[in-house]
Amino acid sequence: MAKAKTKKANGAAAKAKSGAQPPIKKPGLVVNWLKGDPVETRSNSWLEWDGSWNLDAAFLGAPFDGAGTVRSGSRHAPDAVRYALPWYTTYSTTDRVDMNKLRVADIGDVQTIVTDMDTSYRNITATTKFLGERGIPVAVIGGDNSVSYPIVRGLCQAMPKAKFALVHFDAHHDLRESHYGAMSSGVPYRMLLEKHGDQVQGRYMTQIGITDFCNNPTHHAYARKQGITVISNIDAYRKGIDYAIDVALDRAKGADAIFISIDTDGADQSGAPGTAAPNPFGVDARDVTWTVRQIAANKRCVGMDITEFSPPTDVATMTANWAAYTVMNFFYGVASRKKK
Ligand SMILES: [Mn+2]
Repeated sequence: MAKAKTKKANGAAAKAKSGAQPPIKKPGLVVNWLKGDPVETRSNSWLEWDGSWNLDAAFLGAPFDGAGTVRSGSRHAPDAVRYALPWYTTYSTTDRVDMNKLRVADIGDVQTIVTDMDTSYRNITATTKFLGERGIPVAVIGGDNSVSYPIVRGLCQAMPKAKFALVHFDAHHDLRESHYGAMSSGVPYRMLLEKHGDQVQGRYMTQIGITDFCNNPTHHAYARKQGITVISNIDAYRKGIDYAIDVALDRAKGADAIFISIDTDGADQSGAPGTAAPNPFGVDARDVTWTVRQIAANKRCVGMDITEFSPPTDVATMTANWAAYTVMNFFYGVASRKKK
């Protein structure tokens, strides 16, 4: 009796298999609103991926926040940015240019495990290495700031002879040796300088927005000793963002590759409130976006990250919108590179 029942059930399954598939996507986040209009390309439609690696740029999530030392929640950032992307199209009104010919895709999230730091970092590194080897500039949404270490490590491995210039927005140096002996979101750049010093050197590195009353003399001295150029929040405000961009590009002159690393707390809380350590005197969030657009236009720019965006602390999705808009400006920079 039981046997006959099983046979019948298998038969039904076989029948279902041979039938037409229902109109569904693979499991995962599906942002299926705001498809737009035939005359425009909405970024969410633009970023739909067909599984091919024939790409000019990629969007990637690295949702690991197990190393955050204060308010966390940045593991939710990639999906929050995906929800914000449909607000934007691929057209620049300023330049009368549509970038929709650029082949860009949301390739999903790195497989991370919040309780397993080593595996998470290994997977992040393997993914950025894979992209770097294929010459695909990548915009990564973290994650806490610790993920910048495995992200850049993967790119270093992809280009083992390249010297890397870092353009780093942050309220903090993040040059701690450790947090009482442990890995944390406060150490990634020191780890790069010390473990990958043949490729990541202070003389090519600019830290922008390092904020008064958020740091200490020891780490500032370490930055100076490493030859890092530090533009404080006050200097960025008084001298203007074009000054900061000029300095960063000047420092990057001798390097083969440029990476833009943005801690959300480097941006002012008026534009990017959703972060672990909100900053009342950060760099204007629009200026951060403008810098990304300018630097991504340089053909040596191999990627960017936005870390420490924590959706649970966001206000009316403002930070998600800013992050999504900044990523669109990264892609626009890539699209505007002069063909050689
Ligand atoms: Mn940071």
